[in-house]
Amino acid sequence: MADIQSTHAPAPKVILRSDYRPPEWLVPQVALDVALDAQKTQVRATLHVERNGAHEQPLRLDGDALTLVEVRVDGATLAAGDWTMDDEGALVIPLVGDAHVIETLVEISPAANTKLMGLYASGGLLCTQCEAEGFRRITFFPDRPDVLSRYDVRMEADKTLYPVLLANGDPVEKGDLPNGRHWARWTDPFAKPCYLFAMVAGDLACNADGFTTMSGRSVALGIWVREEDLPRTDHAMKALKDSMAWDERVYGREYDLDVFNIVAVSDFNFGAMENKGLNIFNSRYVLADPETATDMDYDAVEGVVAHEYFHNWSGNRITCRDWFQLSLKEGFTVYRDQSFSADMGSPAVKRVEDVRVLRAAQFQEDAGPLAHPVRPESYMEISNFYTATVYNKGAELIRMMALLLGPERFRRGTDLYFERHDGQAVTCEDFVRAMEDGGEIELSQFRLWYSQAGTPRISVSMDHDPATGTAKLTFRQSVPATPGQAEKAPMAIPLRLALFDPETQSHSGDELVVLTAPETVVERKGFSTPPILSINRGFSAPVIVEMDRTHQDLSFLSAHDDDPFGRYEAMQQLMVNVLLGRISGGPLESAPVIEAVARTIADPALDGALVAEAARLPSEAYLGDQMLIVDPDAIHGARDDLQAEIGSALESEWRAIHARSARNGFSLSSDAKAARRLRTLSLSYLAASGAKDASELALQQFETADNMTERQGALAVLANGASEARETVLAAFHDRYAGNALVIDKWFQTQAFALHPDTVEIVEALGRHPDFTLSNPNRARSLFGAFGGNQWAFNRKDGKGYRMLADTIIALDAINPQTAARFVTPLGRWRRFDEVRGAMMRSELERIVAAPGVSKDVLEQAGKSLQG
Ligand code: B3K
Ligand code: ZN
Repeated sequence: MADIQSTHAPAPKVILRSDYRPPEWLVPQVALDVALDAQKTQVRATLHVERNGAHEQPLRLDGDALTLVEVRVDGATLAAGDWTMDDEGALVIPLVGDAHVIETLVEISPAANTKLMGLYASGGLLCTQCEAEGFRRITFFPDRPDVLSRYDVRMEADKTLYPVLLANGDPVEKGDLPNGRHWARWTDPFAKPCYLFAMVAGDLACNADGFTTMSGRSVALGIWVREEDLPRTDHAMKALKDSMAWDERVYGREYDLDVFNIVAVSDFNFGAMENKGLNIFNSRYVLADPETATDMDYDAVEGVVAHEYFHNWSGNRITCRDWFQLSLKEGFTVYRDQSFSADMGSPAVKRVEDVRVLRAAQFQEDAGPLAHPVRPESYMEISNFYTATVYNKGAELIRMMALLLGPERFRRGTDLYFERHDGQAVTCEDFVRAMEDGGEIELSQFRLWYSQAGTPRISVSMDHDPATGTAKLTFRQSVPATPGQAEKAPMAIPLRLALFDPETQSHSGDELVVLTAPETVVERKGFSTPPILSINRGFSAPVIVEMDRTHQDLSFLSAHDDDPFGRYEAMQQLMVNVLLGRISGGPLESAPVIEAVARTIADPALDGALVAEAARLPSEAYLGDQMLIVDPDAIHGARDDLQAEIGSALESEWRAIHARSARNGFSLSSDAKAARRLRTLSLSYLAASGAKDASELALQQFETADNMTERQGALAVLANGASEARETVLAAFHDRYAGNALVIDKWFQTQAFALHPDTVEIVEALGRHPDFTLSNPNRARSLFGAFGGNQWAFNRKDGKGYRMLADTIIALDAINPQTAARFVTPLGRWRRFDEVRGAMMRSELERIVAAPGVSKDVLEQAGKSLQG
């Protein structure tokens, strides 16, 4: 048979949730025999297929970039004409019986796979990534999550190049072969969708450990990395063991295989992947030591290890019926990893960090042309739907259900979910029903959170009647129109609130009010003077609260709210109000902010990390989000001025904090981490104050730091300014870490994020630096992802930033469409900018859409960004 190349070049098609149909053929059993080689790998697949119900449809096996060598049905080779290849690259085989054995032999080239989907080469390793639709780039298969199969995998490879051979499940056999080759066989006893398939071959060293589960079973744990990275794997191993214990304790979920392996790879499209028993990670979420990782990196390693581990139950044992249900596993698993990290550190600080991310990424998404519901209705390319909405807003939905149910009933709901659906591919609706049945609650209106896009806005007003001592609160909710959804129904919105008596500085209890109507009125008695409302405590609902607040009320809450999130929020709101006043042409009323910051940094009762978060000014991007039309220069100017005023008014306090928070010896204790946060915060205020010795202090912090948090902190402070020390530290940092890819990424990223007047030219030059490459996603993101997030620089009014990003997207699209598509977002914000900027952004989007050979990934994002 002639070799047939299956390629994936159909006219982009829109897939609809409403078109879901159960699979026509099931594949209960798969055997793969893979002869690995970087240039040419051969994959022989044996599929036991079964007709699913009564129908006469042929078997359709998805394929992409596969060279088909042979097809057999029940042992007989098919002649050309006995099968066809459709215009999407799928192999179509008419079958007469209800059960058959299909064998295919295909060839693929891992070394030529720059998309990093399917089997690809990364730094001498061969590894796979299959979610969402990468398995079809390894072999012909019904590549959809509701086809669950048991896998038996035999791999063979050159023993010198690839001494370690790993796959899902448990290892069963291995042996040597002639010609310096060897083989290994792995079987996975759990039926799984093909997106969870994984294989790794390479020269890897192992950090080996073990865990005994709650029923007493021993699990061998392995973290596989390059030999030289082995000393940087202990934190990930600790996180893994902590996660295993936490899932047993909090959800009653035990691990189920004899081995659990994690492999770190340097070229990866996103964070990590939860393949059954064989997680594959972007090395940045595995490797950490004080010299090279910041505290944020340490936390991210812990969070991502936990996230992927938790998927074993929320994702693998119970998976998604179709990709529209992605939040079923992602929203729930993010909620689980957030709760875990909160338990491991400070819950208050974790909540602040999570809300910051939600507002920065998801609220922006919800307000723009790519807004979509947590359970989307349609997609062109599913990779574009691994979004902050599906993940982070999805997690907020679970959090709200947990709040409505309370801990015990929520646990009954999750127990029922795991019990009822173990081994199945299910929907978000199934999850909600388990919450209803297990938690004995009714959630019909709540379901709108899954189907309506857009961030609800709650406007609140308060009337106080001194005669009766009544405070009357009126809440009005509205959900803005989003693409394809002009009209919205009122939602069920759980708001935690408390009414403070300004005299006693206390309240008589935190209560939960669930808004269900367009307007809700709540009356509370017992207030001789107007109370002060603390609302959306703990950020109980992912909404925007609009309320006219005086500086006094916000200062009061920033000092007295017993909800730590409420304190942080009041402080941020105060800063936002003052800055917006200035941006719209008024004076800079810095006094109340300075007073509140001074009080906060002097409060010994507060957690230092929370102090650092509360005392930090809101980002330029967050300020932009509060404006109808973003004025990047005015925002930058006002924020800079306020930073300078806080810096100089409290100069001696910042000096004292900076000196006091220097520590001897590195530790990961919360106190030590808080001290490091405060140290760099105080340094940045000192630099803003214009203190003569600020750059000297920064240089000193840079040179004497025994950890990356402080060293990069000092680098970032210096990278903003024009001091001589700037060039010195940038060069010193680069020299010190030459060859360490993850740290060199920080070097690029710090410069791309810098609030420096020449950032556009600096980024342009860095794009030509010998260390820069678009083929490594981490490196591409560290420069151009960061640049797109630098509101002031990216939106420079000559439009050069827009052009540079568009050029990058077009160049990267030819190599790696999935990663390129992620860079489109900042250009899609054109409606939020003035006409001149907006027109320039649109013309760059038009250029991207018209680029020859544009991928459907990029086409979907850029096309929607133009329409919005
Ligand atoms: N499930 C993977 C994400 C796969 C992304 C594919 N484009 C990682 C995670 O969420 O755990
Ligand atoms: Zn996930």
